[in-house]
Amino acid sequence: SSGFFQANPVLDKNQYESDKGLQRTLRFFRPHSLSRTLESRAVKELTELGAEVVTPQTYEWVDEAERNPPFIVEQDTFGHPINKLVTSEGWRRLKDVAAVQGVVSTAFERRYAEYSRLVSFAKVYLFGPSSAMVSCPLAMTDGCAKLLEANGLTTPGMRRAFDHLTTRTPSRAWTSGQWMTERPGGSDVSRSETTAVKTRAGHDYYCLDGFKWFSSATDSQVSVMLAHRVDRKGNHLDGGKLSCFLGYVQDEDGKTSSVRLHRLKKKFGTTPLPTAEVQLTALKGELLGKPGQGVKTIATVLNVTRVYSSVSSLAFWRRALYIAKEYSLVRSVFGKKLYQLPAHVRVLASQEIQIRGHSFLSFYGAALLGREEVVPKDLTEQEKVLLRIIPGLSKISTCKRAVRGVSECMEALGGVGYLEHDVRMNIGKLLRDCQVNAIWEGTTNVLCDDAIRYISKDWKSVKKALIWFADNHLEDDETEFHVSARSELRVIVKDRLEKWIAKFESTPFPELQRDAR
Ligand code: MFK
Ligand code: FAD
Repeated sequence: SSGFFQANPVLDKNQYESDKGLQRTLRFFRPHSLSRTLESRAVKELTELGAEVVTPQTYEWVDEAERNPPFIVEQDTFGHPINKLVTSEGWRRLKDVAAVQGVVSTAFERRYAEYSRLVSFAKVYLFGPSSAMVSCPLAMTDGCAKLLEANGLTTPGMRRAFDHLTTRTPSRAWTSGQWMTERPGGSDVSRSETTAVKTRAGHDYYCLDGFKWFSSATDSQVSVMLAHRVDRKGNHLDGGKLSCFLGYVQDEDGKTSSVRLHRLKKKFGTTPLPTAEVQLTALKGELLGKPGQGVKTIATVLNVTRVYSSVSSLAFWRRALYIAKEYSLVRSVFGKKLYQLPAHVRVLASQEIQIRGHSFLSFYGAALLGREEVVPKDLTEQEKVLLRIIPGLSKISTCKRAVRGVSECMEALGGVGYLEHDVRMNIGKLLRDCQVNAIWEGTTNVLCDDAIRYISKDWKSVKKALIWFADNHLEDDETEFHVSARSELRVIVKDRLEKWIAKFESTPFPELQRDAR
């Protein structure tokens, strides 16, 4: 046919090189002690990944994973139960990319000392929107490896798992699940029904029995989970408090006989991700941390996965903006290119500024994790407090705002923004995948509630830490863009705090509570 055809936007620019905001954020948090040689090496790694995430091959795998969702094969031809999970080729290939690129292992190799965490989260950011949600199991894998390391890798099983979780060799690479949510409660995990009883063999192994309502890394070899320790008669130990366990999901032969996949969830987005309900029957597990301190122990995982959620939402948002910006260079309306229209540019600039503000907050979580892991003795009292609240704070702010931001970027493309023909400019998919970040790893109100509890215990030191944070990280300097990003960040902190305090002080909807009674 003839007539006008819109030229394609350029969608394969290097995602590291073309992202000045990311580069600036990384420079901002770069420790003074980092040598130029190491910094160049990090830039080289990020440039390589920045190119790989937009290659035709990567997009082909993303597309393939999106078009072929996982499924469960219940029985073989003869009716023997096999209960096998089948994932797509794209999903598996992208897992290999993650291993080779060291998305998780960079944090544990410590090649860049405390800066390693920033490099690993920069990789999460670059890879996330091109990962077909492989970033989800990576988050839990990273959290599990951190928890195992923090617990001193005390058993051969844990040492072996750590080794597999942090390797760059795809054929040896494992992932970990994080099984917390059960039917009675995901926010209030104390209502969990899963039990753990010590085996007879004189080992320190436990048999775990229960039903996990959401399992997103269902093809994982191990999983961190919560359960109630009980004696052989089923009596609860530890005053009914939960304990944390490492569950060996796959045995030496890769079999998962103790884990029955009940069904896969039918979801709004995250299509390639195998989120299942799983039934555990005498699953072999080892205790992590102290008995009865499960929540406190698994918090190490939560603080990593919450930074992942935040960085990942930021990354979806930025990818959507990248597409919108490129489109503005090629699309003409009323005799001008979109990028020449002040109102359109204002929309894009506003997104850019918000992304930069949120990127300081998200990557600050990464910077703190890096300091905790590599130079724990140098952590100030203020940093310890901030490490406790920044992962949650940045998650609730970024994950919620990103949904609105991605939606704005979709509108910036007009009608084609709503289309899903081309995986490279599928903003709808980014929007769907972004939405879940506000829900999993703790909803907004639940994380606010946690922060309130923590703040109310020691408001004075939290206030001191926040003032220190503002003084050290929110001072106005450099370019106009930088100033805007900082003031955006100040709004987030102020806005959130005010909301928390308001929640703390008021009891909304008294009529609802009356009805409930
Ligand atoms: C691409 C990105 C992908 C990311 C992967 C996502 C895949 C999806 C995976 C999941 O969704 S896994 C399920 C995630 N579930 C949650 O996040 C649960 C949300 N609910 C909460 O966070 C509740 O606040 C909580 C379960 C923690 C409440 O439980 P409790 O039993 O009432 O605990 P409590 O009393 O608040 O805390 C117990 C102790 O742990 C306290 O310490 P103390 O005993 O010393 O007072 C807390 O301070 C401590 N704690 C709690 N949260 C902490 C923490 N410590 C450090 N950091 C935290 N975040
Ligand atoms: P509920 O706890 O029932 O919450 C319902 C509502 O009540 C929410 O709006 C919440 O904000 C509100 N609420 C709860 N408590 C309070 C409070 N104190 N104050 C005010 N409001 C409150 N979980 C895992 O363990 N492992 C996984 O791999 C996993 N994967 C997931 C994948 C997907 C795609 C999804 C959607 C979820 C996944 N989850 C996983 C579960 C997720 O972590 C939970 O759904 C989430 O933590 C909320 O728990 P819930 O669903 O039980 O909601």
